[in-house]
Amino acid sequence: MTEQTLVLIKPDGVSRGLTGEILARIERKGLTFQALELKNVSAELAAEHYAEHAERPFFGSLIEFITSGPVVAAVLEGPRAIAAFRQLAGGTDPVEKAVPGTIRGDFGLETQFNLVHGSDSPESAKREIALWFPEFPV
Ligand code: RTP
Ligand code: MG
Repeated sequence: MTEQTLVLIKPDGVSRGLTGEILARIERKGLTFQALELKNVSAELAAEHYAEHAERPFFGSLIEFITSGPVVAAVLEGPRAIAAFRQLAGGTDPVEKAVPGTIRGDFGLETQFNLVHGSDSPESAKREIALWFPEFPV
């Protein structure tokens, strides 16, 4: 079944010059770009995006991190796109969970600075696509 997912290359991925590498992995997997944009992130957008984590102790530093520089936002499409991108990304902790061969496993050291975000369910994807690309057709 064809799905869409919202992907972010977080500020660490962009500032470290890994945008091309990450986009290339997405293309080689076979997922297609339906939208792709470099965006500056307001604190409001970041807080809305990560609203599920509002009560977590790391929320403040997460918002500070996500607003620290531009991100690349994309809508990807393909069969099982949500799971497919999370497979490419690897687990949240780049050392303890993500394995080599994944984006986080190959390029990350710390949980916060884990390079990419991908929607975790069809409901999240719908919400996040509307948030990041309000003009995107539903
Ligand atoms: P994401 O939402 O960014 O795709 O990552 P995820 O599903 O793998 O992980 P999630 O639990 O949703 O956490 C969101 C992001 O918050 C940062 N984080 N920091 N310091 C910490 O313990 C901690 N835990 C999570 C990470 O940037 C994580 O991706
Ligand atoms: Mg998440």
